[in-house]
Amino acid sequence: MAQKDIEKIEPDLNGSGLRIGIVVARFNQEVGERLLAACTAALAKHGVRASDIRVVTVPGALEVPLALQKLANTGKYDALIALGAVIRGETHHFEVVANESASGITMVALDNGVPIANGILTTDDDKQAIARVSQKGADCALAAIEMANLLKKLDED
Ligand code: INI
Repeated sequence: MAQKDIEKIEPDLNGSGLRIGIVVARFNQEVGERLLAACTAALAKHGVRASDIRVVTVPGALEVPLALQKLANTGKYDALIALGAVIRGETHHFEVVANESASGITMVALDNGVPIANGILTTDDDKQAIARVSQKGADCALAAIEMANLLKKLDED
């Protein structure tokens, strides 16, 4: 058997027609806004229409999973994106906020079968967070598009 004979689903980064829900934590507001700008710019670049994007904000990273769950339950979205920042320098319970937020996000994705790109940055300080916003926002857009298209293809099988 040659490897070329094995069917492989290649990443599909065409976002046209995809509906994307985004939840942004406001706790570190400037970081959240910059993540959102980078993310929506990348979604647009890959063909997602502005009218197919819904953005909601929540107080902090701990509230993100519940808002994602509400969006997932509507059945309207092909993928969801979580954006925010948990910054060690500003909190003594950094690990709790970071870990609970991340595990809640994973739980919502697995419970609902909806892909969620996790763009909650965890950094030591503001400077590190700002340095990562552009890449992280764009990466989340691409992960959401790729996973939405992958799940659609797997559903067709
Ligand atoms: N929320 C964040 O999004 N980032 C943080 O760094 C953070 N800190 O520092 O504690 C944070 N805390 C708030 C938390 O997410 C909830 O909003 C709050 O506990 C109310 O439930």
